Amino acid sequence: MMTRRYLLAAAQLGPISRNETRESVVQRMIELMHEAHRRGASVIVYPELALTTFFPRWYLEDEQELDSFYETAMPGPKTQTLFDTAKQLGMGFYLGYAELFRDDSGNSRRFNTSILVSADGEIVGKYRKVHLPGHAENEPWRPFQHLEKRYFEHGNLGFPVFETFGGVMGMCLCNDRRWPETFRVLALRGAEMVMLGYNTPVHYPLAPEHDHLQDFHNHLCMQAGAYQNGCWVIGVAKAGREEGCDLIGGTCIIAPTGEIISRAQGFGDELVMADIDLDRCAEIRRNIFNFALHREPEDYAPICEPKA
Ligand code: CDV
Repeated sequence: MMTRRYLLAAAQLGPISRNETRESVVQRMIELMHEAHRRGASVIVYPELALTTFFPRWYLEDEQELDSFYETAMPGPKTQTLFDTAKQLGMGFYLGYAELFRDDSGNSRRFNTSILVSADGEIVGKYRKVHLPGHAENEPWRPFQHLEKRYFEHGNLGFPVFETFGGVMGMCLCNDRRWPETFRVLALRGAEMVMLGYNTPVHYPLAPEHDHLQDFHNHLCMQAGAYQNGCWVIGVAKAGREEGCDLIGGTCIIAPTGEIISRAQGFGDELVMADIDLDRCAEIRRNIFNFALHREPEDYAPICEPKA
């Protein structure tokens, strides 16, 4: 049984090229896991779509090529060593990956997924990305595509929480962090920590005038999510120049006060570590954001926007 206080490692990954093998990426992740363990960490958090390059930047017509970026089993033959190493070291982890399976009717189902794996190597939580950014059709005017709406279905698991890693854990993925309801729903369900991975290009083709704000907006939404919900937030980047596309870094560990207490220095493979004390959530939850005492749900009449 894990204590409520431990050292956690956020494992930022530098760029992954289109032809880098899974074996090579998994090896990089295992090296970070060993280093985190040597330094005393019990939990390690990897980015979104951590096992491959960020393939939604390309319009891929060849289905076999597209499929090669997905995992059809977790663990699978090429990820088993990550699970084995975690079990051997007694480390829990969060991992983002592209999930592909065939349903009972033989249809391909694709999700942008994350999992929590316990220190004994068991998958104890699963989340499928709800807020899918980008577009579904090829848009050749863009310098690069963002085809998450083409390559993934809207997550069908909602925002579940899981009792593990010494407390109540929530997950989300990248664009989810920009939506306050992500953190609020998780916190209302008791989440004391929200783990999330991201792949965020510096350049946003629809509003290039905001490119200089990418780092600011990244931290703004995660720090607000932590503070307004009295929970820890672990934000982990895939960073650096990947296949000609610059991805922001800024991997960080945020306390329930909203303060960044540890953050990445660069854009490569890097560990960002901090002491987590889950009891610190009470600093906020017993005070300014005491939901039971101050929240007035009946005033927030349900607002449902029609689907476009
Ligand atoms: N992977 C992402 O979800 N990226 C989005 C970009 C496209 C804006 C993000 O919110 O960071």
